[in-house]
Amino acid sequence: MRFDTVWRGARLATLAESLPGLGIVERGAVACRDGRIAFAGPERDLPTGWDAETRIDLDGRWVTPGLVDAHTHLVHAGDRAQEFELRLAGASYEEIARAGGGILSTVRATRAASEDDLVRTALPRLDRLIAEGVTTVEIKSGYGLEPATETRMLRAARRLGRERPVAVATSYLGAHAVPPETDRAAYLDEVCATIPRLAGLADAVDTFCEGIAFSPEETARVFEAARAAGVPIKLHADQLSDTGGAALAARFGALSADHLEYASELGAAAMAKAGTVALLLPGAFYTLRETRAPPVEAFRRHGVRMAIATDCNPGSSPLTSPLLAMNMAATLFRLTIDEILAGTTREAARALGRLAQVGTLEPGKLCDLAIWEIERPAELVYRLGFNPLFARVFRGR
Ligand code: DI6
Ligand code: FE
Repeated sequence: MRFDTVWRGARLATLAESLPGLGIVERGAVACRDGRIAFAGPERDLPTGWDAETRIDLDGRWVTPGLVDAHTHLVHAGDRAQEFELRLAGASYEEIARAGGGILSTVRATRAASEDDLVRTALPRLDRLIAEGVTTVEIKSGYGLEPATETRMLRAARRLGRERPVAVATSYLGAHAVPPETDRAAYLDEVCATIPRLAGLADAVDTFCEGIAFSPEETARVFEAARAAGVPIKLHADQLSDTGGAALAARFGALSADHLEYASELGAAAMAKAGTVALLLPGAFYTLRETRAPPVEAFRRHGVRMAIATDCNPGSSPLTSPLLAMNMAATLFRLTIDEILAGTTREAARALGRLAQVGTLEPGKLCDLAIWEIERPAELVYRLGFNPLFARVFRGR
């Protein structure tokens, strides 16, 4: 058997579901052919007589699937450092939003930006994610709130996937806020009418269901339009209050419900039944100094899968470090090391509907790897501000 590349002398955290825990393989090897994993397992199980163009000895380093950041608002213009100062002086996120700042201030900046501007300003953020081993990133629109800017954001997101060796999954978040110039009902009509026109630009439809954004009834209208267009859905759910968002997402078979600090027991049960992933965003929890953590214990009890993402955005989570998000998931949400590593690989891939392609080290999947200079997996979670990435492989390179 001839491979393109074989990495040997590795310790693998395969995250394969057929194995317990992290799916650890000591003295492991990964072989790649045509950009896909052709073998991942104990080195001694490599097919006899194997050969490879390139052989790399990893000297005991750890290999995990490339990280998946499944919730970001990476494409946007401007920043909100000034609002950060206001919040330090005591203003709340909701007060700032209701006074026309918050999301709407980023909307003003993003509407004024060209597609080139959006790509250029997002690249340094994307490069930070890539530097920590991210090989798949989800990017949302939602700072245009009118079709031209929303589609410009989605085009910029697609372009980022051509500018760098990274896979980009896009989400149309037209229902992020009500634009100041339009009334709610008219804007919702526009969002619903935009969904079927996004062919090829949006891999999913997302909505912000919250007191300061859209009600459950309004959210359901957007979801009906997504369902009619055959586009998968995701939801910003129960972040600042319990609006029944978790159950609503489950009712529509959402890929994920995200944030979930105020999700109820019923919501957790419904998500488990629907297979909706709980996508936890500790960067926003930290930045907004939230005090109520998501109901992790209920998610475990009901068997809800948990994923973790940066939620990189200019307001509630100006975070470009998946490793720091992992640390926060441990310290603030008390997830275990195994949950956190699964949550940034396999479960994050599930939350994007891409588990068949990425998220574990298994034959047939795309050869996206993160290779780490560590002695044990917990090191990926426990340090703050240290990056032990040794090498990153995207599609076998
Ligand atoms: N929830 C969030 O955390 C982001 N959007 C959302 O619906 C915040 C977006 C922002 O503040 O700009
Ligand atoms: Fe978000």
